[in-house]
Amino acid sequence: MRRRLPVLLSLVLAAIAALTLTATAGAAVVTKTISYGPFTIPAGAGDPHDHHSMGEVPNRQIDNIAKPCTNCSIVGARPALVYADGSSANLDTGPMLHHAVFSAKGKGKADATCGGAERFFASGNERTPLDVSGLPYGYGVGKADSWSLLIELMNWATEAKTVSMQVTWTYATGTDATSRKPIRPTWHGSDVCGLAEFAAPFGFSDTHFDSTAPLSGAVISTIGHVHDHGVSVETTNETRGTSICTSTAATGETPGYVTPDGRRHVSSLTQCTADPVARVARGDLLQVHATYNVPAGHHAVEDAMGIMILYVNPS
Ligand SMILES: [Cu+2]
Repeated sequence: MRRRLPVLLSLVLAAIAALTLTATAGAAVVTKTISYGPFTIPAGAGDPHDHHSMGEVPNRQIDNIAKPCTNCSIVGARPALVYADGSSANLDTGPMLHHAVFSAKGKGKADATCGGAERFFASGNERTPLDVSGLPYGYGVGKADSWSLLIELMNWATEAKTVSMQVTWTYATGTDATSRKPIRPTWHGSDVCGLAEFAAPFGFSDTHFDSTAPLSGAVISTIGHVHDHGVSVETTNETRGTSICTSTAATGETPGYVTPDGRRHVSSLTQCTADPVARVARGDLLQVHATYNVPAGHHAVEDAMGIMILYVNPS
C-alpha cells in the first residue's frame, strides 16, 4: 500500500504527452498519448532466455489511471514500452512487457466472459494495437468510469531498467462518438478467467480450449496472443462449423525483438478487422486452437498462453 501513492502521483505528472486534432465533416478524432508509470524493473541475471532469472515487477494493479477522455468512444489503442527519453524499451536491451491489461468499471461495464471489471484492452510484448477507427464502432467511456491497469514487467539485463507503459489512444468525441455502435470485448482461450497459462508440449502441438460465446452480435476486431514458440492462435465456431480468425505470429521483425544471443522473439500477431469478421450467437461453442512448436532440448514451456479477444458489437 505504501508504494501506491507515489505511483499515482507520478501517473498524474506523467500523463499527457501529445494531443492532436483532426477535424473531418463535423466529426473529431483525437489522438492522445498517455504514459503510465514509471516502473523500475530490478536487474536480472543476464540470460535473455531464462524467465526465472529475470528481474520482475510482478502483477501490479494500479487503480484510477488516467483516461484519455470521458463521454467518448475509443477507436484505437497503440501500446508501447519506453525509456524516459521516449525510445523503445524491448528485449534487445533487457525489458519485456509481460502483460498490461486495461479494465473499466462503471455503468454497463462488466467483463462478458468472467464478470468483474471489463478488460477492454491488453498487450503482451508484441504490442498489438486495436484499430477500428475506419469502422462505425468504438469502445464507450462513460463520465464516471474508472480504469485500472494490471501490469507485469521483466528484465534480463544485469542492471535495473526504468520504463513507462505508454498507450496512444485514438478516440471520437461529440456526434462522432454517439453515432458509433459499441463494441465489447469477449475473452477466449487458455484459462482466461485465471492466470491464462497452460503447458505447451514439445514438438508441434495444437491445444484446444472451449468456451461459450457470452454475447450475440458481430465480431468487429480481434487481438490474439501467444508466447515465444507460439505459431498461431485460431478461434473457431464449432456450432456453426466456421473459423472466426487466425492470428499468426511473426518473430524478430525489428532489432528490438532480437536478443544478443541471436534469438528472435514474438514481434507481432496478425489480426482480423472487418464489418463483420463473423457473427456469433450467445451460447455458440467457440474453440481456441493454440499451436506451438517447442524444439526438442528446450526447457519445458510451462507458461504458454493461447488467447484471443473478440470485440463484439452486441445485437
Ligand atoms: Cu502472455
